[in-house]
Amino acid sequence: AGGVRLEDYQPAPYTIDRVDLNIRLAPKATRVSARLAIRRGDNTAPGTALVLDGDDLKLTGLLLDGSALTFQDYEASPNRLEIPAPPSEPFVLEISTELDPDANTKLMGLYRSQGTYCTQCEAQGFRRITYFLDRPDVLAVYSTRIEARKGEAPVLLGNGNLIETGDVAGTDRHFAIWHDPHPKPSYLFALVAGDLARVPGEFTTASGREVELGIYVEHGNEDQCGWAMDSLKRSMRWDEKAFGREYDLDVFNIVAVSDFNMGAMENKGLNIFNDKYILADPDTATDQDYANIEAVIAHEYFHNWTGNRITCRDWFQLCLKEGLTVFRDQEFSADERSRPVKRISDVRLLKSHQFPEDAGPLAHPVRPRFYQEINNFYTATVYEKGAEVVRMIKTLLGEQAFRAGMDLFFERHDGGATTVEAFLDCFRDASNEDLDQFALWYEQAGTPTITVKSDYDSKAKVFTLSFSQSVPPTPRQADKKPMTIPVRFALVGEDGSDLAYETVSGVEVKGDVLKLQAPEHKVTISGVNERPIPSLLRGFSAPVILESDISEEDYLHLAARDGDPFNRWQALQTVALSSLTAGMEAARDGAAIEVDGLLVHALGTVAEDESLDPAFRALALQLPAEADIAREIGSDVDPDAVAAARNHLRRTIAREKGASFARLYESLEIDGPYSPDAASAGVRALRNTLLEYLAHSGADGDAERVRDHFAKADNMTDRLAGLTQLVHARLEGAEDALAAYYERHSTHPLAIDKWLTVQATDGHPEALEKVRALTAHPAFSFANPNRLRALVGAFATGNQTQFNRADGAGFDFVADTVLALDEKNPQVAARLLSAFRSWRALEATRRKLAENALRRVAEKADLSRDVKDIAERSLQ
Ligand code: B3K
Ligand code: ZN
Repeated sequence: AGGVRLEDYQPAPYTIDRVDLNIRLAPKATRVSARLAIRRGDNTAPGTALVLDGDDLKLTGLLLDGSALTFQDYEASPNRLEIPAPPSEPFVLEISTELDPDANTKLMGLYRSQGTYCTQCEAQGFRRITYFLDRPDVLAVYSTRIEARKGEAPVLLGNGNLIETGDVAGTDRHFAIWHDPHPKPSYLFALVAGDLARVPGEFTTASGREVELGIYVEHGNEDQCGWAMDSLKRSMRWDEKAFGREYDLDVFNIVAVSDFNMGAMENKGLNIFNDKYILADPDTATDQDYANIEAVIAHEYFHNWTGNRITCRDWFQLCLKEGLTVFRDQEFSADERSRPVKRISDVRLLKSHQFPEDAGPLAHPVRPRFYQEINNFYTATVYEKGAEVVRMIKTLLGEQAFRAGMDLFFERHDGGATTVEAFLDCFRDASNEDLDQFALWYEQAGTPTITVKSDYDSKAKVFTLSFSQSVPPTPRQADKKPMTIPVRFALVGEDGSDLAYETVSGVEVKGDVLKLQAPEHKVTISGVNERPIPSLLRGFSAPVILESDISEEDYLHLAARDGDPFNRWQALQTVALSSLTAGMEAARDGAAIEVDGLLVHALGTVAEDESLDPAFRALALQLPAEADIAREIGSDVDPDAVAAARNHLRRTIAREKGASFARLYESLEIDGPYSPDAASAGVRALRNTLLEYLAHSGADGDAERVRDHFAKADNMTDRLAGLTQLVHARLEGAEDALAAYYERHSTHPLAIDKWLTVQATDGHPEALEKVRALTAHPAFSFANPNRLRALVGAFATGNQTQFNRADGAGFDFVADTVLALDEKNPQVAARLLSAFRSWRALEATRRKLAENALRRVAEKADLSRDVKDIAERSLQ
């Protein structure tokens, strides 16, 4: 029952061309008047009912072409407004509603955060402001008059350009009128009003348009906006160079708010951000925070073309803007930083978030065909796998044809609301490439596995690769078709160089990319003069699982010598994962865990290799996370055994390499003031990764070193690394360090979030009690999504052993939190509940306990649609 299906899509029967809003703000009684210029659609019969969406609305007035409607002429409820027989000629509907921003704890529609009025309308929040055709294919030109008490809200911001400001005569109120000339869907509407500080900037576009930039923050935070402003300007320049896209208004404003359901929102000309993705200074933000801010600023800015100028026809097409925009922000960061390091980080994220999603009950296609609640589809699959799909198009078409396809997309669809099919057509037309089978990447859920067997005939000088592919069954999709899988490859020789070869047969090849299309391919490569080691899926050319018969020795050869840095990293991960899987089995069976000496040696070598980028060395030294090991194991997972295997390996490396790691650690100290640039961040990352090993070496001197590291840190990256190691390795001084950190940062909520997360992700059995106690700490707030994610979210997703406790107490705690939160903020509650997504892969006892907790949630009366949807799909 219920739900929305892609195949039921119908164009809207009416069009809304203009929206004139007059919004008179007050904390508990905001009055909204919306004048909508409405026109019957070309294919709509005269007299067809007009049905507008609403959500929890209070209607206080309704005029049609200036005349009041009698109650026979309309039907209104909080969730719907119907005019059964509207005029057949264009008409103006003027709707008045009254809102209570203070009571809006869902943080959708108009709400207040720390006294600042702000809005969030994607996906369906505009209908909480006024009745509307609240769907992305209804594009209108908006004017917004915002009125508020001057003292309460000296700053009044809307979409587009500022047209007029003034005082309301005889009152303590003032107003501003904003006009956005670009037709847009309602989900991109925004307003902000409050007492905020403005950090100014300016940008001149390639064709000479002067754009006034503004970042608005709470007073006192002005000096934490420099990095965000710099990132914005670099993003604007990059989009001109990389995609030929210029900014199109005279103003670009960003507002940071502290209560926000997700990361940020790309409203036209008025981006609204979670302050976590704006505010940074060396004392409170880590290198990772700086990188995230740069990426999110870029992402939201890039939406101006991919999302806003060209939007989605319906919400099933969400990946059209999200996957594409993630791809664009990844490319931006790759250009601004190190491309291989960025690629490795992105793939790590994909494997740790998207692969488990794709392997569990919440799996769905990049373009879903059915949803109960669209907000539950802002997922790693739509975003990150969606970006991989765009990347594969580029890999298959090559740089030039890809750019030509993008140009065509902008040319054809600017100003429109379109589909994935229309997007693919642009690449087809620009390249003549057949993308029919490729389109399955949008349709079929589940991570494909490719299996490879290799054989070298030294007499004939022929190397053979036998590929087979399979796509696992996923909810509602039992049978899968074979897919197009681009495999970038090289044959690596003894000395590490890419070997020459003559011909490749058995598969379509383009440059160094094999295009797998059939269930099986026997690929024959001739003219190979020595036994090669195949380096497959270079740069992670497709989001698949690769199972190969390559030996550990050969993988370690690739780890040491592959010309593709991504595959060097991947080779080490592959070896570590297989060693950790074996270790887990031993731990589970109560046997001694054996450590792979070759792996330890290889890690030691990478650590010391000064020809490599420190950031790369840091990534190479980081062992697969517990969740990654669990995913690799796939079923009957015992998280305690996984942690035991991982801890054992880490301790062994620390003991064997302790002396050399300590020397290296000492040599990496950076003199001079902190700078967030990628090179310095890389050195810190390596040094802090070494610190993790030293913290677990068991040597006295090393514990002292960790305490020193924390105490002497002059930036948050190092301080947090020190604190994390003290707490997680349970070293003497951990409690003092927690207290000192709290003391230092107690007035900075984002820094306190890190303090909460460190404690929530401690794998010790005490963690749950600590987390429970912290929910009563004055620094914690149940109503603030950042605090909640930092504590309970981090516990559920970042503490494998304690969330998945064998007594079920971790599950119960998270389920209780979800139930309590659901009444206030269903979106954040649903997101938290999705931490259960891998429950079926657990061993039987934990599986049963997780299922009980999920059932308890699913069975509660009056659940939100958001939580109900996640609970029910998880149990399917
Ligand atoms: N488009 C928004 C996400 C909206 C989420 C709605 N539940 C941010 C982004 O992807 O850029
Ligand atoms: Zn986005």
